[in-house]
Amino acid sequence: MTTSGTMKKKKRSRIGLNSLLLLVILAGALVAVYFWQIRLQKPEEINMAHHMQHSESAMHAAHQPGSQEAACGSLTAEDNNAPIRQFELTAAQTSLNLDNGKTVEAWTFNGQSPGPELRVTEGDRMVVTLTNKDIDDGVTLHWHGVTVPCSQDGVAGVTQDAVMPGEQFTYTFIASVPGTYWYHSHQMSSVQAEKGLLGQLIIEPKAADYEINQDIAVLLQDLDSNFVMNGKSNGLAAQGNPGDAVRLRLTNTANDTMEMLVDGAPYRIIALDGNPINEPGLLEGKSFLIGGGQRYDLLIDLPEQGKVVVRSSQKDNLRLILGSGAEPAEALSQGLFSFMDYGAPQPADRVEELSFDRSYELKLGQNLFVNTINGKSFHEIPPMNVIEGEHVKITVTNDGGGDHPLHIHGHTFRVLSKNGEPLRGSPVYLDTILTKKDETYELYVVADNPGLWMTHCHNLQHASMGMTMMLNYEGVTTPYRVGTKSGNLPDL
Ligand SMILES: [Cu+2]
Repeated sequence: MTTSGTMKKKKRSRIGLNSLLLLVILAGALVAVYFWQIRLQKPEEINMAHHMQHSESAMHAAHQPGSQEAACGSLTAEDNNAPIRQFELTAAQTSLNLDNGKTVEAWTFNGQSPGPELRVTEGDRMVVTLTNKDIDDGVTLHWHGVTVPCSQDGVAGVTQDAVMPGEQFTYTFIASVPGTYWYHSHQMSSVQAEKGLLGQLIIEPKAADYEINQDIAVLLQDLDSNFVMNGKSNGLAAQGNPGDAVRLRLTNTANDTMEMLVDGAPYRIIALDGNPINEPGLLEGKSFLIGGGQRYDLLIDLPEQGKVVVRSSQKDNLRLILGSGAEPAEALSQGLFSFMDYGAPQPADRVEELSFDRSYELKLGQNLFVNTINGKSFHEIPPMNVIEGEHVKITVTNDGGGDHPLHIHGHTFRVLSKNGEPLRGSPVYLDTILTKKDETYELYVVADNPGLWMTHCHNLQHASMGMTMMLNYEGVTTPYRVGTKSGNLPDL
């Protein structure tokens, strides 16, 4: 009895020791993998123009012997007589008192978050001077969705150095394509956007595309874990007369996909990411999903009686009330809007006639601690290399790990198909495509804006965890570097 008892005890303690050892080894391995993967997000020094090109022999074969190199900094806005619109934006630490009683230690432009709404007319020259008062890591301004020249794209370590405290940087470009856009810092974007360094940019068309009585821009924002609309946490209200046509420009700057509903009136979706829909039909009771970075322009005719409410199905405080009278009852969604068969095709714009010089496949996924594209993270992902003038097909598949709204800088792309099915309605042009699990989209990009263009998930948390890569034009160089040495960490 005594002997076997001792044996059992010994055995038990050995098992205990073994599992402890196993646990220690496992924990050690996890920590090692974690630090190895963190290294991906914070390299010492990377040239985003050339980091993988040596392995792209196909590109070198295509390289024309006499072709010239151009620095991103030399790619600037054309010099013309466009009317100049000048703005000053100062980034600073600011305590903001929200109307829900909370105080946020925010980072603001001109003392507010969102920063001032910049509204210009198609064809204007924007001249925006950014001053950094006291944001220690530095800041930049990126013009989300606007096809700016490379030097004006505002990506720290790619198109410029981060603007440090006491420094200034002046951006200038032609507001050539009307639409709903926004701006945000592209230095440590996942941190700085959530701290408040963002705002709305509206480029109004020279000739009105719709007859409207009110044009309202509303920015959905996650301000340090407080969901707000134009900075307000208890909803927004706008007056309006019965019969008024309201153009509502909705921008989702948050990481989460938002489901939006319209109660009290039918509506039309007249533009996606600022790009017009051809012959948009009337939508009744449908809700729509707006992914991080995306914009929806709605056209709503206010009814003869009662209000219209535009609201989020997830966040009760995100409510916009339009018009006067009684509030409509909250109705359940009658299904989700889809661009697959919305609006009318444009015969002159036939998909069948498109051809491609080059194609890329991007699989969006994740492993242990990082988000990945084709199984790799950040600067280890080979860039999509293109030559100016090429027609490029990009096939994007969401392999899981959440919604991935993929954003390509400097370009507007056309959506050709979803899960192998071609679009049947209006042509759809976007700069940010919301992908959900197991969805595949084919995108068509014309390489008409030479530069070095970041391509990343606009759930900026995912971007910071590695879901960010480059679309690089052959022959474009940059003197700027990403990494801990320069302090330029565009998507951290
Ligand atoms: Cu993502």
